[in-house]
Amino acid sequence: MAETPVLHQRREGYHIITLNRPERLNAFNVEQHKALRTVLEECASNDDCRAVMLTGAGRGFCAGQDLSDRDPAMMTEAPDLGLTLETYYNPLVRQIRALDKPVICAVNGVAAGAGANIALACDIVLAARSASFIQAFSKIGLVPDSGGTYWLPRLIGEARAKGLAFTAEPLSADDAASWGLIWRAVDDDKLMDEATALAERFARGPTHSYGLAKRAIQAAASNDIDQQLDLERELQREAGQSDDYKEGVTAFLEKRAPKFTGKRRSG
Ligand code: LHQ
Repeated sequence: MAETPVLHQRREGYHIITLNRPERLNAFNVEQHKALRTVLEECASNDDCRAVMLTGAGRGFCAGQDLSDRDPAMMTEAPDLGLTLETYYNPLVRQIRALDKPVICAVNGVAAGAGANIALACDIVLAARSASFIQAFSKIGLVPDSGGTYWLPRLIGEARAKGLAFTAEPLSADDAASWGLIWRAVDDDKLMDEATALAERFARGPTHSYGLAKRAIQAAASNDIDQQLDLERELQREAGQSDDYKEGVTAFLEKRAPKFTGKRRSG
């Protein structure tokens, strides 16, 4: 088994996080959860990190919960899976959603169970053509978790959400893209180049306004149009005070590329 369950590369302007239990298709155990949480906390608090890329080592992205961690046949009492969600998966999903900078997921291979839904929690999902998304839960008598019942009906509608949840059939990266579940499917040998190019681009972007846009788009799921317009007014007010707004307009007028700092506001 790999020694470090999560690899953390700090690049200029962005960080790459790699789930690193390839022998188990990067299925989550407690150590991997704890390591991922710590790394994401650093990404959140470090202003030099302006974008995050999450991917997996080996041939899989993540096969969800490590099922060898707990053998129900050996247990005298039924386990409290709700406690596992509350302790590990739900905080992870909340952490990704609350991170006020773009989180790219480079799905390098199969994403199953909670692994699929953690990928979908990210802001921009790129998947290798050979990757697939499996709502594997029904195969073991469980319910989609880690936000799956939230993203699926919103992104692809109830009919497809129920089809994926009940059949647990793999959805190809191309179908995931054409259904609107993910941003893009790319050739396997181009995945890391494309994900890296995107991370580099975001790392030079208006980080603060990305964070505000993320907040607004996520809030839309539970707002009505009036609440959403009010929110946009407040967030645009904030964005309009940023150095990046000033720089963006100045650069446009001077017909040059902007140099964004990503900061909320200087001074
Ligand atoms: C695994 C796993 C795995 C351990 C592959 N665990 N070893 C939340 C709260 C609390 C509890 C329960 O769960 C949850 C959320 C969930 O995520 S539930 C859903 C859990 N995940 C699954 O049910 C998926 C299980 N895996 C699979 O169905 C297949 O492995 C897939 C379809 C992902 C990939 O199939 P293959 O490409 O054929 O690979 P494989 O099955 O041969 O797996 C490779 C190795 O990885 C193998 O080990 P081995 O020693 O035989 O080489 C698997 O046992 C191991 N592995 N997933 N989740």
